[in-house]
Amino acid sequence: MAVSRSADVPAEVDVVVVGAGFSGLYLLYRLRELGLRAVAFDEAGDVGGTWYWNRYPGARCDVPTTDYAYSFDPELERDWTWSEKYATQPEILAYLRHVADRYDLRRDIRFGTRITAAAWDEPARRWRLRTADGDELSCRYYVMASGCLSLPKAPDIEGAGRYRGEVYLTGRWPHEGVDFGGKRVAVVGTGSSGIQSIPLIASQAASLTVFQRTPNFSIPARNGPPSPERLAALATDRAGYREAARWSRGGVPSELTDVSGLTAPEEVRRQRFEDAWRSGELFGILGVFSDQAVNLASNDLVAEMIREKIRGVVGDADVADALCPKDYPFGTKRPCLDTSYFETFNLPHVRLVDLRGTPIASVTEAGIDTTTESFEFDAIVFATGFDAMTGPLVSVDVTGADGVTLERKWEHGPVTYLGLMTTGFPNFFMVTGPQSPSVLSNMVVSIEQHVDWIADCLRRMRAENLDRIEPTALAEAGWVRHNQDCADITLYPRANSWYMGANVPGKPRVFLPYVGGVDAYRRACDEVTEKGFLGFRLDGPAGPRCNDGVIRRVQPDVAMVLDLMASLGLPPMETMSATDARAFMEVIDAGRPPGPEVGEIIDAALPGPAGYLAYRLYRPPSRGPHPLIAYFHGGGWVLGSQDSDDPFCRDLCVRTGSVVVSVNYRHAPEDRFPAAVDDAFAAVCWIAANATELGGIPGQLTVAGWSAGGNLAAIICQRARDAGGPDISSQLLLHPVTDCDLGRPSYSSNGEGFVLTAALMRWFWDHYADGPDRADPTASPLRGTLAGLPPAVVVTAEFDPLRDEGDAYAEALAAAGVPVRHIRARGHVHTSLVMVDVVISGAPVRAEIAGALAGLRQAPARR
Ligand code: N01
Repeated sequence: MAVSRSADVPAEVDVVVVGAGFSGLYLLYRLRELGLRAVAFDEAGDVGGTWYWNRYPGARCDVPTTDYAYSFDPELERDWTWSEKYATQPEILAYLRHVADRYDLRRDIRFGTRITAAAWDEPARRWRLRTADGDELSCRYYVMASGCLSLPKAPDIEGAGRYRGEVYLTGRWPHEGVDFGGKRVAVVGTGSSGIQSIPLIASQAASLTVFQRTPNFSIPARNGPPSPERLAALATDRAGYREAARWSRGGVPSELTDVSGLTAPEEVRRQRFEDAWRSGELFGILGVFSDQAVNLASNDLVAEMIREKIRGVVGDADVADALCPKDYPFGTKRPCLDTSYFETFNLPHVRLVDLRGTPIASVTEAGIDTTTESFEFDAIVFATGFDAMTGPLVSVDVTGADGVTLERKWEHGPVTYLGLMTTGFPNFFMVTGPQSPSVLSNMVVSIEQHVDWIADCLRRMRAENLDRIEPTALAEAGWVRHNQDCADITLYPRANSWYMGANVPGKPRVFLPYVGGVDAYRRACDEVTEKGFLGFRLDGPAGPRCNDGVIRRVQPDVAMVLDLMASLGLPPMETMSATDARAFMEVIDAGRPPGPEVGEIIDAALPGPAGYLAYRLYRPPSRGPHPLIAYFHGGGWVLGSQDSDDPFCRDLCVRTGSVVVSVNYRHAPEDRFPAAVDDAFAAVCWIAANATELGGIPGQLTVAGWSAGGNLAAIICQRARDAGGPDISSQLLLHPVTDCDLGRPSYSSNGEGFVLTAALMRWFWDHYADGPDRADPTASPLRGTLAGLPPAVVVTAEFDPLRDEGDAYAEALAAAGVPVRHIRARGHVHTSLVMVDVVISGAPVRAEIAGALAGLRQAPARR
């Protein structure tokens, strides 16, 4: 078939790039440096990307210009001086034009040209592309550098096409500008575009009516000259500053705080907030407290202080109230930087229409009708946002190796490896694609990182005689799961935001960007390369190769705990005496969050075989009686006490609605095996006998424990069965020690680096029991008879040395006919679930445990 082609569209190139904004320009520069033949296409008439289209009044960046600039060439940096802290759209566009000129990039860009279709040709190992003009060309590698917020959302308002007056879309603003002088103007939408443009439109228009569906958090930008501190830091050590940005959480060098909103004194909270407010920087206000992105109570402190500021500015109390965001946590929708936004609503010719109270019924020929009022306008501005992140990618008809389109593959949400590639679409790259930090970071830093990664990948492939790359299904699924894990520990999924795809009717609700941070993300990408392109399948003249695997398997907050512990360089506990180890644990426990409030806590003692045993009772806030849980703490039979698992016991009490009685027992090496077992059995007998007095429901007794406490709980259930009582209705074994064989595979794979080490377990066993005793079923319950035991919930953690013996116990119970709910805590370590309010990803597992226990309680009686 003959192929027509415009003179300036080449038939074949090495790389096609879509987009000539920050991403496309830098990519062209790098590809040219590699000696690859590359051509870029952009629908726009010039370079600039988002800064080409978004010319509405007030359009500026919201990351300081000192940071919102390329860093790849120190000469370029020296060449350019920004006039303001937050530059206007014309200045940023001028910068990008300067970059294009400086590196002579325009000769490889085809403007006014849209790529409409792309299909992978497997036999040729090339992409075949088509432009809107019908031109066709092919390339080895196809890169979408098309931006995250480049496709304006189609107006989804009834009657939108009917209006006869002037209509403007902030994302497609006329180049000649708009004169609103003397006009009655409407702005629909109060996101960043609305908030930036409203004050300037108000300054021209005869009247301005703002239609607000959701109020937005915004802080004053305090624009002016670039920050002298940042300029000084750059002047002193430019390279060091840029490197710090690359390894920062958001792509701007900033100090992370460890001040929790929950525990900081009021004056510290206020001071930190006011400092952030004064800074006029998004990363400042997003980082007032260490826990504001993950803890609702901490978040609400910041949100309320912002609401106070709004009420302090807006004169009319009702208008102020309508402008205060209340139904989503601060930061979960992109907050804004403004110049006199809230003040604008004090002007007599500006009116706010709160669409929550009176929604738009339809756009009419003359204006807008709400459910209660008809408005007439000379101009309507739609600041209604974008089909973010995935929209620009699926707007091209991309067909992969197996004939499936990208749109079809992503019908339930984007599926990518590192936000860079997607399985089934070989040699297809995305710059700042979904599931990369992109919009949650300083875009320029993330763009440079992606472009560098892609360029380095192509360089290595050429050097190794490879020409085809595609992620594996395993690696991709692992990355998608990791993204979801990261989002799940934050408050982000609680908002109907464009981050969640919630602004576009019918779009799947999944969290789109990677929230783990620029630093963590960069580390993951670097590791993938260092491990020989882990998770990628490569092929070419050199032959196929694949090092398959998943780059991040540990839960993200657990990984942070592990990193922190590694950085502290704590002495291994097995090098200490038992006394020193106990003192050490007490110090560590003193600094932890307290756990949830319970109805009542009582400290008392019960009679044991060798004296009184201290216990702590936790009662739920609800009216009793309640089911009872006899609980035994962890600590390798050496450490701990009745209150050492305090936050976990509170959580267990609240989640299960049970009275939890946490009983201490004698510890080794002072009292070795079987002292702990004897104490635990006596305690369970006493609790069962005193169930009513303790506020329990007789006959509803769970015996529970974590780690060595799980070992005791399992053994007590066996002993109670053999002794004919007490009657135990269920057992909860959390990461239990069930056997003295330390040779199981999880002892090697998880023996180091996951808090509980194999060496420490050896130390515990050595303190607790002699060789022959260890094999006794009253030390190693896996070796006992398991038939006839109470129904069990057994919890094991993926990265626990004790995982395999816990799994073995669950399997053996099931094989013996005992009803078992086996919960496998994916990505967790031995201590994850007891680190309440530290390891947030442990909460859903604890909820699952509570649900499983409730299920056992509802199950028909065993006999
Ligand atoms: O879009 P948005 P944007 N009826 O989606 C409302 C970046 N950016 O263009 O929230 C009535 O945030 C919608 O209401 P709701 C920045 O990352 C940066 O302002 O869906 N209202 C919302 O109020 C930003 O986050 C800068 O209930 C409707 C508004 O329209 C992102 O781009 C400047 C509606 C849309 O807000 C997008 O910002 C500008 C309907 N049918 C943008 N549909 C900088 O400062 C939508 N809305 C660098």
